[in-house]
Amino acid sequence: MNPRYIAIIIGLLLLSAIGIFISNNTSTDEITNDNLTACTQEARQCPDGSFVGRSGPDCEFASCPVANEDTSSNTETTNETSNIIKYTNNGFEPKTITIKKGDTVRFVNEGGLGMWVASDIHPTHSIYPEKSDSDCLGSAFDQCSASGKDTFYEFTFDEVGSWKFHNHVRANHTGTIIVTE
Ligand SMILES: [Cu+2]
Repeated sequence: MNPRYIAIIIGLLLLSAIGIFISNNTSTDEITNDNLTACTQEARQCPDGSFVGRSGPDCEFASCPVANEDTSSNTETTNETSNIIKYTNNGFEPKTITIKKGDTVRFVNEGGLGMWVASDIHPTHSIYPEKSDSDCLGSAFDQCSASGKDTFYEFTFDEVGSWKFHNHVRANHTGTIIVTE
């Protein structure tokens, strides 16, 4: 074979080898650059209080640990306790709330006075129309005894209307429950 052809063939082989080397090298550089993309060092707080940082080629936040059960139970708790009337030394707060028929109101004693929630009119407590055999006085809406600080009394209102109530042991502390359909 003509040594000149051999030289050309070797030259071509060398060129293609260099080409492959360069292209490999380039793609390696690209991959390296992608991997080295610096994500900002922010952190995002998850609902459960833990933190996640950014990662991956798109610098997206890692997903938060999912706590579906906790979230739903929180919502339920909120619903259960949304109708709250506080009782302090100044009386009931709020004095008037509007609820739906079948809703439960929780009266929470946060003061130093005894709390005995009862339907008006003091002292017979007979305005609220629901009656039962166990009523201590004139209606079912009656705590029937005084309770101290950090206790609560709950009553479910099934009768539509505007129902005034008072603290039986301090009858000038009053309020109104408005029950709608
Ligand atoms: Cu009373």
